[in-house]
Amino acid sequence: PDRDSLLNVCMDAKHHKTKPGPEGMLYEQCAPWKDNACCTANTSLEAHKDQSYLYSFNWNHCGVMPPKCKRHFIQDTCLYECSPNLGPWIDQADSSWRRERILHVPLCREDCEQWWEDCRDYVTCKENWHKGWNWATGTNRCPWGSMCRPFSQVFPRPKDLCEKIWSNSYRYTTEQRGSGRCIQMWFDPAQGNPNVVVAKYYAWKKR
Ligand code: FOL
Repeated sequence: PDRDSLLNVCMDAKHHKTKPGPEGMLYEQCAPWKDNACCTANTSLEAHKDQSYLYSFNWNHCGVMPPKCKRHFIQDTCLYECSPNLGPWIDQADSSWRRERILHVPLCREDCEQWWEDCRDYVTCKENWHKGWNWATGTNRCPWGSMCRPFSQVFPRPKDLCEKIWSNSYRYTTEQRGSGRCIQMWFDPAQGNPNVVVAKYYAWKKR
């Protein structure tokens, strides 16, 4: 594909818009993307709910997820659903619920490390949250034989969390926030979206 087709695009997945554009009403943690987004206002609102219609996904499968941890999962959902700057990492997905996915998005080290730090005391029964749940009740529950263990055991290092939880959506990097070489999950929109230049850099480099 030509480089421009990797920039300012939305992946072909479950809830994404076909093209990015302004969304005046994006909710709370998704608001940084409101000038140009792949998510609708409704998707951004659902991203903040415990049992949202997006994927019927239950964060609380091993007990209640503390807010300081949950905010990172909400931010991950906002980036995943709203970002128009993930084009260089869009890949074909062989799954029933989406045609495309993201693969190896270089996440800034601080965003990964803070996520890991804030979730280290929370508990889970699975390393990969995309596959292998028991959906018999309509939401994900721990599969038979699995045990709830602290994040710090399931994901011994920040890299384990960021890479394994969503089947390598992210690649752990040592690049720092503001370097223009890694994607930020968190940013202050007052200075614009820092991920625009990152996508440009990798679009030139990659193909
Ligand atoms: N965040 C990021 N960064 N990348 C992602 O790919 C991502 N994906 C989701 C949420 N945030 C993300 C979507 N999460 C199932 C489970 C989780 C999920 C979407 C769907 C699910 O239905 N799993 C079934 C298998 C379905 C299939 O592969 O056909 C299961 O076996 O548990």
